[in-house]
Amino acid sequence: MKEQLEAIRKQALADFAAAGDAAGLDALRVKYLGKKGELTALLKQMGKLSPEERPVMGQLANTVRADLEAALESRAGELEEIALEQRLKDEALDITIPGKAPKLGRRHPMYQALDEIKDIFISMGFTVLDGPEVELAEYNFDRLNADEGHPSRDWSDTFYFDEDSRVMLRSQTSPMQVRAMDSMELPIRIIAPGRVYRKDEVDATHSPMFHQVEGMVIDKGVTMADLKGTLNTVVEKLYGKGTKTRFRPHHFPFTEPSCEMDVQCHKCGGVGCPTCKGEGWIELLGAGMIHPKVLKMSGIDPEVYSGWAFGIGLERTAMRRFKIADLRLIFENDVRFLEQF
Ligand code: 2U9
Repeated sequence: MKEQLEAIRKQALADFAAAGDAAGLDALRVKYLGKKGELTALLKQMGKLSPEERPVMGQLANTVRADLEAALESRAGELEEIALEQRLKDEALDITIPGKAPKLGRRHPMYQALDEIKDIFISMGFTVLDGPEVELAEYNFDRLNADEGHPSRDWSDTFYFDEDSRVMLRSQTSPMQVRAMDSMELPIRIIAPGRVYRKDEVDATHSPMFHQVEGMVIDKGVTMADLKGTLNTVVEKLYGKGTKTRFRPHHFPFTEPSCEMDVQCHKCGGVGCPTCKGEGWIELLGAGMIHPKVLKMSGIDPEVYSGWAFGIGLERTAMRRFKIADLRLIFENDVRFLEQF
C-alpha cells in the first residue's frame, strides 16, 4: 500500500503541475481527492491491513492528502496568476494602432455657390447682412412699394402668422435692405443672402423654402450703368472672362426701371441648345434702379441719392453651376448626392 500511496502522490503532483487551467485542476482534485477519488478508494482498503500497519499507513495517507491539497492550492494560485496575465495582455490597449479616419463631410453645393458669390461682392467692397426670417409685412411689402392688393401679398402665396396679415415668413430678403436703409449711414453697399418662403408646391424647380441673394447700392450719382458694370463684373468672375450678358426690360414694384439679366449659355456659347431651350441665353437675375418711392419711405431724398438693387435665386444658380437636374436633391441631403461636389 505504501508503494501505491507514493505512486498516487507522484502521479497526482505531476498531473497538477501539468494542469492548464482552473477547470482542469478541479477535475484532477475530484480524480484524486474526491469521494470516489483514487486516494479515497485506497484508504477504503485500510481495513485489510494488519493492526500494526494501519496507523503507519493512516499517517502516510494523511501526509499524502495534505501534500496534494497544498500542491492543489499552490497550483490554483499559479493558474490564477497566469490567467490574469493573459487577460491583461489580451485587453491591453495598443495606442500605437492608427485610428479609423473620421469621415469628413463637406460644404453643401448651394453654400459653395453662396460662398463664391459672397467672396466676389466682399472683394468689391460690399458688406454681408443677415436678418430675421419672421418679418413684418410692413418691411416685406409696404416699404417695398407692394401695396395692399398686390398679388404677392395674397394668402395663397404667403405664410402669415396672424389673421391681420401683419407677421409673416419673409418672401424675399428685401426687408433686410429696408432695415439697412433705416439703420446704416449712406452710402450703402450691401448683400443680403438667406432663406425665403413662398406657398409653392414642391417639384423639380419649386420649393416652399428657397434661398436668395439680394444686393443694393445707394450713393449720390448712381446710375443704371453702375448696375450693369457691377453685375457684368460679377458674372465674369463667376462664369469666366468674356461671358456675355444681356439686359431685358421687366417690372418689379420696388425698382424703376427694372430689368432681368441673362447670361450667354455656357453649354452652346449662345447658338441654342436644350440647356437654354434653344434661346442661347439663360435668365440669371432680376435688378433695377430703386424706386424713388422706396427711397422716400426710408427718408432718403431721391433727388440727391439714387441706387440699384438685384435679386438672384441661389438654388437655381447652384443647379446651373453643378449641373443638378432636380431642385429636390439640394434639400434631401443624401450623402451619395452631396459627395459629388
Ligand atoms: C429694396 C429695393 C429693391 C431686389 C430685387 C429682384 C429684382 C428679383 C428675384 C430673383 C429670382 C427673386 O429669387 S427670385 O425669385 N428677384 O428679380 N430683386 S430687384 O430689389 C430691391 C430690394 C430691396 C429696398
